[in-house]
Amino acid sequence: MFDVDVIRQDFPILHQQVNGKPLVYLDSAASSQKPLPVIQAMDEYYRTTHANVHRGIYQLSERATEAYENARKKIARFINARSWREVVFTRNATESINLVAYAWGRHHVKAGDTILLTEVEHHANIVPWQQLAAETGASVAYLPVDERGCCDMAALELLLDNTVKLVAFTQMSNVLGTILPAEEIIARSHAAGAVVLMDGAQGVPHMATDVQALDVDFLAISGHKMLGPTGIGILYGKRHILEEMPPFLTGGEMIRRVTKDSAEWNDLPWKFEAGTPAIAEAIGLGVAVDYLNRLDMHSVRQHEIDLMSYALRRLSQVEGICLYGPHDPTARGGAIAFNLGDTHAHDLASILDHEGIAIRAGHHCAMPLHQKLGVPATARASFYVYNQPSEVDRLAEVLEMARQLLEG
Ligand code: 7TS
Repeated sequence: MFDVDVIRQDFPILHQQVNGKPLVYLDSAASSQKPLPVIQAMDEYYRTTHANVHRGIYQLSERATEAYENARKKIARFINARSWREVVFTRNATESINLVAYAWGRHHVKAGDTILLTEVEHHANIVPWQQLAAETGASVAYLPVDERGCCDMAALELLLDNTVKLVAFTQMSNVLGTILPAEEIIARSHAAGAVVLMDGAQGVPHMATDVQALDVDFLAISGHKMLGPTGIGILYGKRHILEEMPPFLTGGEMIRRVTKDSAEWNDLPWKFEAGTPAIAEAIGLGVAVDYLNRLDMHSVRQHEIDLMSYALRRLSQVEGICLYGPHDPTARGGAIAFNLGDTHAHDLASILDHEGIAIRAGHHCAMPLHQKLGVPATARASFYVYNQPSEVDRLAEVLEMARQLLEG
């Protein structure tokens, strides 16, 4: 059963006062909070199990290795990968995208090729491709979106010419909350002969994601946005593509045999995991996935639709507010960007902070999207499994108060 009151009991950080007011945490798109089972599992690991993985012949190391690899299997099942070998541990979504840009991109993208992105992308899914283009002589093109972040699918058809080698798009906008039509983008890109990377940093924490049903080639995920710890991310890649890719980083762990002047790579997925990995963090992420599975991802999504439907209604009553993104709550995830009159988003965030409400203000690492929207910055409230309608009310009340204060 999805009961927010019960869920909130698992998040100790939420039960505190900030500036003398109960904390209202509305910045989960930047990073989610962590439930007790995740915190306890990492604590327990360090108390009872820690040793380096894949090395020792002794018991502790074997147990640490088993726990680490078990976490990988849980994540593979969570995204419905065909095999755990397709799940590579990275530090975050940013590193996952860079891994593809370096290890795949440097070998497949050449002068005259095109890398196709969309106008809603986070910088993590723009800058690595700009760098790749600058080094190879390829170019970066953008699929236009409208002011709600919806893709121009007719333009996709025109843009997908035979120079497009890679299409990289976000599953969900971190600013507008817009959910992109992943299946259609992937199918059309494949039909045009392109490889597809989906940035799941925002989407995977909020909606059931099945890599086989989507037929996506690469999927980048951050653990810390889906109830897991910081310092751990995932790159999913189709096995045959990962098999033929050279390594990204080199050193220990990722080799099978080294001579003075050569080296042989390890099997998947360890070929892409150079050096001692983030063991406790991987285990913590595995427990976060257990937690999400217990809540059920369909209920997580339904909770978010209900909450966004309420938030869109309640916030639109605030005089002078400009809400960005789709009006239809089923077309969006749990992030909602807004501006209030001429007030700078940073000033709004400071006023809200004074009342215990944590939101983010700025360009949210999506400057091209803000250029498109014609504003330098937006305020953004983002919601997750532990947020409730009373927090939307608090936000709306303080915004109303802020408007009076600023007009005053
Ligand atoms: N892709 C998207 C769509 C994101 O929203 C983010 C982070 C990233 C990639 C990068 O994730 P990281 O874990 O590698 O840093 N987004 C945000 C945000 O909206 N506010 O802070 C971070």
